[in-house]
Amino acid sequence: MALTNPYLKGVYDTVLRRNPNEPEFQQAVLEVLESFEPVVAARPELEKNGIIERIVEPERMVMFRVPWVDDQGKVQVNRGFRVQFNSAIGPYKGGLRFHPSVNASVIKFLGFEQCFKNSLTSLPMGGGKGGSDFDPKGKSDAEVMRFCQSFITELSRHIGQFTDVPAGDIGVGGREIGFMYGQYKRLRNEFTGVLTGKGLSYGGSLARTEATGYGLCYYMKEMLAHKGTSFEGKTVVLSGSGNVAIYACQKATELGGKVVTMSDSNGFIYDPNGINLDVVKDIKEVKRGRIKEYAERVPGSSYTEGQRPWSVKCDIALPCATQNELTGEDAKLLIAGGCKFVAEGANMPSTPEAVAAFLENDVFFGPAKAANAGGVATSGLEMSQNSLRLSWTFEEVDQRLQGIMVNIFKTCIEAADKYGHKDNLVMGANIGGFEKIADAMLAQGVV
Ligand code: NDP
Ligand code: 2IT
Repeated sequence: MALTNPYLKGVYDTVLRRNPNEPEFQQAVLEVLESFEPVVAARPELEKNGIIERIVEPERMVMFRVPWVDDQGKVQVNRGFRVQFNSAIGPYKGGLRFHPSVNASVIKFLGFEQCFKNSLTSLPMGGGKGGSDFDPKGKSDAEVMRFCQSFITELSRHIGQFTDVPAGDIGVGGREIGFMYGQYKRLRNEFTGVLTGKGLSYGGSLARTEATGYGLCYYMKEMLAHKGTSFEGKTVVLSGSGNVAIYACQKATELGGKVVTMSDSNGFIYDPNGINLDVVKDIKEVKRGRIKEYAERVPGSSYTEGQRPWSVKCDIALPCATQNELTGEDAKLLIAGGCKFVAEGANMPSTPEAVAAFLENDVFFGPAKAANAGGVATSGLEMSQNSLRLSWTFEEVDQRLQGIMVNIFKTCIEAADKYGHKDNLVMGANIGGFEKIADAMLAQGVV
């Protein structure tokens, strides 16, 4: 699909001109603008008020040096980022990614998508994202701590419980959040909900660890129910073996699916008997090892080096690793293998060619903004609990998460329907997330 509306084409040309060498950001913007064609046609006030021009331009972005000392006593330097994309509906909210591939383009694509995702949750959160090209792999706990302390020392100038509330993403989990929280508290001498994904002993929410993966499966459950079916007896192919993948595997299995693959950046494992998650958790959460160790430990399973799992026959695919990990060719493999349902646990894992292939071949496709919103939604619930100075039970948080995911699915279906694109969840998620932000921006004037 190409842009045909002259207003949207003009905005996109400016995005290309202003953001050269940022392919991921350009990709994310194009995909969203394509969905807006029927909306800008129906709502001329959007063009008059420059809403689209404003929504593609971050309110602010900071980039900073992060110096730290390694275990050999040598000074290392990384680059830190935070994009504060849109605050029309709440304080900036979004994760921090520590991975060598992090650059301005990656942070901006993630921050842009976050705006619509956060809006879909129905909680009052604007969009932001940050991170660093620091690679936690192979670093000692002491090195990770020194890096996190340096990173947050600079970032602390720009965040706060009412301003901008970061959380985890790739390479940032409980350990990193703990180190950053400790240093922030020390700098400010205050105990506030400035980060989410905190440990349970210092203000974290039950079910936040599980939330993105569980939420993904709750969303898929709605997709399946919409087509008159369920997880029961279905084969699930999953990529990644981090936070999102592990808890997606757990919930998909609980709901009656059989998960047969997981992966990391080196290769994938296949277990025809269904993944044994205790083994995966021990490898990944306890030992911080590689997924290939699974095949060494579980008889009947196998490991394929250097490949992704999309050639494995399945009914449902859940990409949960990283952006552009599922190409047009991979989509064709999935379709040929009988896959009928795809929902994105990672952010933008499917390339535009893959998304087009799914939509053209009657694969019901749930895009990231909607399908993986359970993580940030539960971060929103952590913020609520911090403000109330209360903590809810696991069951209470999980119930709210389920309610939010059901509601997001409904919003997507209704928004797609309203603009004549029945059951197109890409259109539905983009439009459903956009309209609340646009209305808030219109109400708040030219800011
Ligand atoms: P983790 O760091 O826990 O796990 C990341 C997983 O993805 C690992 O298995 C990792 O393998 C793999 N991976 C990362 N980069 C690459 C790459 N370039 N190529 C192949 N595999 C890669 O991160 P999360 O599970 O938290 O995040 C996974 C995805 O989900 C990301 O897209 C993230 O933005 C998204 N997400 C996360 C949320 C959260 O709450 N955590 C919320 C919503 C979305 P390896 O160990 O080899 O690097
Ligand atoms: O991409 C995402 O939504 C996240 N990494 C979670 C963000 C958050 O603030 O919990």
